[in-house]
Amino acid sequence: MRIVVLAGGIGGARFLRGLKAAVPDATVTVIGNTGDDIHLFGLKVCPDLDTVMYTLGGGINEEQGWGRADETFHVKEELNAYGVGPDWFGLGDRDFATHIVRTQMLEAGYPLSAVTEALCDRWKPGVRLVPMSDDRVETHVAVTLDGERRAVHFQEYWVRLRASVPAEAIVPVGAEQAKPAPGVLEAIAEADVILFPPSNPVVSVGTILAVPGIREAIAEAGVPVVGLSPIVGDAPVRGMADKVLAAVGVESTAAAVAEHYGSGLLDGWLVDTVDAGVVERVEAAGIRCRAVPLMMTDLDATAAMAREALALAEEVR
Ligand code: GDP
Ligand code: FO1
Ligand code: CA
Repeated sequence: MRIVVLAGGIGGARFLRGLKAAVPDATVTVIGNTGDDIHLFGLKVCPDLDTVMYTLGGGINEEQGWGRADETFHVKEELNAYGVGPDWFGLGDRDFATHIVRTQMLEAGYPLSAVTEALCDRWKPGVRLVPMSDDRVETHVAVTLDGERRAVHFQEYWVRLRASVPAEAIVPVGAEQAKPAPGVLEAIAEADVILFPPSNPVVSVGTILAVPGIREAIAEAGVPVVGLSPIVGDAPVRGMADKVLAAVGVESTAAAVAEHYGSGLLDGWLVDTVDAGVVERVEAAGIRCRAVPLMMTDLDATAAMAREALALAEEVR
């Protein structure tokens, strides 16, 4: 079975771990969000690609969900001692090595997709991890700070500002001109099933879908497209999905997120059992819906979620 998954960081990566446990023989292609990418200290940092790579490759800081296990921050402290910032972004020493290798290869002329493949040679995530695009795309968030409206990088909104002010607009800068990376459209066209993990619908899956050609390829693939809600009990399980959903005029409910994707894209949608009350509303929107436990508390629970998603895909096929 060939499975394509559109993934952000933590939610996507943890789901993928369950998916691999559920169907170890499947060929999984992960289309990774690069809208979170940021250039710092002359280095290119790709948080969502790295979160997937480290999580599946066994290098992730499990409690935190991002960054490396057994990490130290000497380089960051030294940079900050020179007054060189930003000091609000936690780049660890082990993690720095990844960004140095990536940046060196990019500067030598390799596209991000080839660089990601090379990094995965070390981590062996057991999936094919492909960035959504080799072209630079950066998610910016419009906010009002001290009475002044301005745009900040998504990382500045989330990590420095901790999403403490309303997100007024979300702009995936560069997306309109970006092309899908080599292999992205091919994987979608050859897929037996396409899954949206419980990733952020706006700044993770939404950004991937903003790359021209990807949404169309999914809609035209003619195979089941099934998503899992990242919203449980009218709130994100973690992160700032509520803030960025508000920015695009979508309420933070499992039903509203399904309607936001729409029946033109989604064939099936899983909501958590606490949201069983919205199943009828989602089905009225033309999307087959089931309520099952959606908390990724451990590998077994997450694998069960993956099996439910694949079962729903068979139902709508
Ligand atoms: P990020 O890039 O690190 O923010 O990760 P993603 O975009 O892949 O996923 C973020 C989303 O995962 C958030 O909106 C969370 O609500 C969701 N999430 C995290 N843990 C769980 C969980 O156990 N169950 C469900 N249903 N969603 C989760
Ligand atoms: N998230 C934080 O909340 N604080 C950090 O200092 C931080 C640093 C960081 C460094 C490397 C990396 O790969 C991820 C990092 N993240 C951090 C997570 C990052 O914000 C991601 O973009 C998440 O996916 C949020 O969507
Ligand atoms: Ca992210």
